[in-house]
Amino acid sequence: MEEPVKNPTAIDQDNAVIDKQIKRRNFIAFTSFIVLQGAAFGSWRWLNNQPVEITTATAGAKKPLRRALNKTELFFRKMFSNNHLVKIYPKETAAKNVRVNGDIGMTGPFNIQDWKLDIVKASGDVLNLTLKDLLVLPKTAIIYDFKCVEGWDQIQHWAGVKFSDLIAHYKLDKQAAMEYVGFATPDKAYYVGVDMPSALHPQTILAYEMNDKPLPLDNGAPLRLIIPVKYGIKNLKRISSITFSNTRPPDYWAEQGYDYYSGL
Ligand SMILES: Nc1nc2c(c(=O)[nH]1)N[C@H]1C(S)=C(S)[C@@H](COP(=O)(O)O)O[C@H]1N2
Ligand SMILES: [Mo]
Repeated sequence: MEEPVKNPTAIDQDNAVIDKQIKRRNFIAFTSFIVLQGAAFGSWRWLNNQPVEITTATAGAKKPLRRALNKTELFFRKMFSNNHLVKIYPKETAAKNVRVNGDIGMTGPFNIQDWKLDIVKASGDVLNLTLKDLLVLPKTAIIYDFKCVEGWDQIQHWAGVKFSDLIAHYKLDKQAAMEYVGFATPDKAYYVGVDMPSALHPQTILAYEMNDKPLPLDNGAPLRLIIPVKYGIKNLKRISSITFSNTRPPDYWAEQGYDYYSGL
């Protein structure tokens, strides 16, 4: 049997139908594109028109974005537990050449002999401690993977007094019942705020030793914060003062837009 041959008019008619279908699909695709673009632009404009947060410790972020960040923080804070310990490593695996990163608050003149730690109590009274006062308290060591937000990490070996031991020894329960702890360098150029549960975590220490030797100046001598449940930015070197509050203490990197909580 011979195939039926379409006459030219029939072919033209078929092509006209195909043309119409293509045009319709193009129209649908193009319209969807415009509508979605509009929606995306609308969302962006909406976000852009949202008020910028002006609260104390963090700055500049659009309110809805900050709300999302705070929700995330809330989620992690609920999961936080003192029974969840950060992974520890054998001593031999600790780095011999410990990285030196930031030096904010550590560039001015500093006489380590004159150093004292100011612990500002809720009453306003100041507990003025020397390094000797800390050396007589139980020593705790930790070897763990220190992580910086800039993307590096290193297994490091630190030792000092557990923050919770210091609180217990000096009967600072009233201040430990508050929500936050603030740490600052002698010149107040670097300062961080830490939520109390993280500060009281059993692996949080005020370190005065690194690799079984007195802390080098560049790594924060005579005393630095080692808080393994947080990123490096919270591990303030050269601590000079400790304060307690129910509102977030000022925080150097949070003011630059980094996550205030900075938990791991
Ligand atoms: N005083 C002070 N402490 C600081 C910093 C700083 O610039 N100044 N940088 C922080 C950051 S971002 C990191 S990663 C760690 C680095 O500690 P390291 O220099 O001992 O490696 O210290 C933290 N503590
Ligand atoms: Mo860092």
